[in-house]
Amino acid sequence: MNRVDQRRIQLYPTGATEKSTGARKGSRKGPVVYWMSRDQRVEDNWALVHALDLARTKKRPCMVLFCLVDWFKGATLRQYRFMIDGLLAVEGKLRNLHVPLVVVEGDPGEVIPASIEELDAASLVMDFSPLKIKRDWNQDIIERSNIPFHEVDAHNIVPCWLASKKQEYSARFFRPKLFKLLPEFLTPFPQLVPQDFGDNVNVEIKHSISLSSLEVPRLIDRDVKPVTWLEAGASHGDRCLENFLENRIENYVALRNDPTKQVESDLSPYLHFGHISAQRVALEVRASGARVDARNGFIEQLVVRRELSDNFCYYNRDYDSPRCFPNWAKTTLKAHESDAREYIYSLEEFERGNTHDPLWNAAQLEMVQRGKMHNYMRMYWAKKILEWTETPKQAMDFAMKLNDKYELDGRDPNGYVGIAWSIGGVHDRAWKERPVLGKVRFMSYNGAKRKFDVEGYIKQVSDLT
Ligand code: FAD
Ligand code: FO1
Repeated sequence: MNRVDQRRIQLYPTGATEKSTGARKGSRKGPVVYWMSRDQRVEDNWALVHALDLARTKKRPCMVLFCLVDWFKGATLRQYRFMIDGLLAVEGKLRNLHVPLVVVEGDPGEVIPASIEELDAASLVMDFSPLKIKRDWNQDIIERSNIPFHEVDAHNIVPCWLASKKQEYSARFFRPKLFKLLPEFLTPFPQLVPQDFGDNVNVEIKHSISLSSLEVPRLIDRDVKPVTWLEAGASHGDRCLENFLENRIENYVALRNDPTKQVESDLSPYLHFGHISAQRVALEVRASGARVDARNGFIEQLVVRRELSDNFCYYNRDYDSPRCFPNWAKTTLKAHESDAREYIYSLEEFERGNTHDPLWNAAQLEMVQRGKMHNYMRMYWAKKILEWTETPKQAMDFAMKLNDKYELDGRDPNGYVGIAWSIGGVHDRAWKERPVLGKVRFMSYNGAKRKFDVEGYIKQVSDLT
């Protein structure tokens, strides 16, 4: 039985030889393992559906393996707390399906192959991420294992590798390709039924850790406190979606660029950690009674912009460096690199929100306090970092560092592309030339004043503290 569209699955021939891993060749007696990473949920998860189908076909149990990575790209207590709370909900839901969840700790490139051997696993299923960190883990695992390896895009509605075979220049060119395939992939999810298998298969792993008694990884930065306004996990993500559809989607298009109106969905932390599926969100939005223009405006962001970010990171490994900027932006930024900057700030001054600009400082404070800066302000925030640093490279490094340290939804393709859009014109066009930014789109304090009540936003943020 195969309920997952095969175009959503990439099979990898594992290159390991018996001597390289000492692994046993031939038929393996163990479970089908789903190594859960990006899509940390039970419902609406194509990778889990595929692992369950594969297990049923092989008449083996399916189990889920999660590898806790000690120091994940600058993540802090804020992100790990949110993630682990979400995983505790996953553990309970998997128990109802008689699917064991085992948590291990360390570098997945080492721990996953070792776990596969210990379990004598029959196959390995994993979810998809275009980020380098995940693709490097995959490569290590493929080289050190010799079992079938199935990568399932459970994050995008249209599988990333199918939506386009190349890096897309802008949303204008990507949108029609995506929308052409959407009807085939924006489908309902199958119901999951509990699996039944004898307890004659080993699903224990020697060095596994228990989630409930889990102290978040020792190494991480504990100064960035967990958020309290949002609770982690699929059920809270569902409620957040319901609330958005009931109270905010109607005004989304009209007011989404006004940070004092708060019409955003607040779904990004749930989408980033995979607590909720974008496909589920799109199905609910489409079924909602919201006006067509509001629905379409939201889908443009949730589907086109978000899947365009995965496309960019998948086809361009330089997504976290100015090397990924389009040529026109590289040329113009180079031409203006020695322009005098009106202000120059250090990373510490930016981090403390200590600039001359009260609007910029408020945006920084919102991110530090709330763990989620409003989208309009993220553009303004990043563009000002470009204006107030020595080079675009330094600007990008500062923006990524602060974004990934404080944003709950950080360390995400949307973040790298959002920063590259703001600082390097990725997916954007050239604008009127000016000092420092050159032809990269400019955003100003006065422009913001024309759009919304800047004083009101600054007050709203200062009330957070
Ligand atoms: P909504 O407006 O309700 O959008 C719903 C969903 O659509 C979002 O969750 C997201 O998945 C998608 N979406 C919305 N806007 C964008 C966009 N511009 N690009 C791609 N997808 C989008 N998003 C992150 O998820 N993580 C980040 O670290 C991040 N950093 C950013 C940094 C900069 C400099 C910029 C300009 C944008 C960044 N974004 C990031 C994109 C966007 O700002 C956030 O996705 C959005 O603010 C999340 O809040 P929301 O879910 O309430 O948004
Ligand atoms: N994924 C994991 O598999 N293990 C982790 O320990 C882990 C920590 C983590 C911390 C912050 C964060 O924003 C994401 C984190 N992720 C973790 C999820 C991450 O998105 C996925 O690993 C992706 O597959 C990487 O692109």
